[in-house]
Amino acid sequence: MDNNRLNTLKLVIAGPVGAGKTTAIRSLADMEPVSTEMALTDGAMGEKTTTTVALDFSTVLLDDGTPLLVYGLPGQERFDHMRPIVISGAVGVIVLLDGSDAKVTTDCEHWLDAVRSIDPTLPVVVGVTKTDTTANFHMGQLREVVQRSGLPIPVFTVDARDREQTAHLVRALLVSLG
Ligand SMILES: Nc1nc2c(ncn2[C@@H]2O[C@H](COP(=O)(O)OP(=O)(O)OP(=O)(O)O)[C@@H](O)[C@H]2O)c(=O)[nH]1
Ligand SMILES: [Mg+2]
Repeated sequence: MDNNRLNTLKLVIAGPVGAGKTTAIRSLADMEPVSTEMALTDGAMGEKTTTTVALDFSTVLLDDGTPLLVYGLPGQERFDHMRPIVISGAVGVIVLLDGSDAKVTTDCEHWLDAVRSIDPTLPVVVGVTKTDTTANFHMGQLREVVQRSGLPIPVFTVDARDREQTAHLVRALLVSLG
């Protein structure tokens, strides 16, 4: 898609199951989002009973008037064929991670690699959710992993349920577009 012709930027939210990609799009959305949720076959993860099987989509109008097209990826590896399709035409990617998951650092490496393998030039910001419920979350370890990637990628904590915090993450990505 030619973003310049549309004059609306396309952003994608990537990351593992349960990071909060669908939730973040719901928080930001200025319409009822397009969603492709199906029941989690292995049973609910706490309050989460569904998983994205194709994509999420919504238009978003930031408070400063910036219009955006925001897409979400499925976290499950078996839907990885959706990644290049959904990322096509995007100007940047938010990698959202579940801070309550013990494998948050390996998830981070995995998703940064996944995005880079599709388009190594795409600007990325990292958001870490669920740090409110994670007493021993170590931001330092995650920052090390991100620094090792060799790219200037900002890392923030975010509650995907909160519109302001999620919009802040989006703005950080827009700033990094220059
Ligand atoms: N406590 C807490 N819960 C959060 C936070 N962010 C998101 N959640 C919850 O975590 C769950 C995330 O679920 P989804 O948004 O479906 O996750 P997803 O990343 O779209 O997952 P898949 O589509 O399965 O890949 C929801 O139940 C949210 O309410 C946070 O910062 N703190
Ligand atoms: Mg989802």
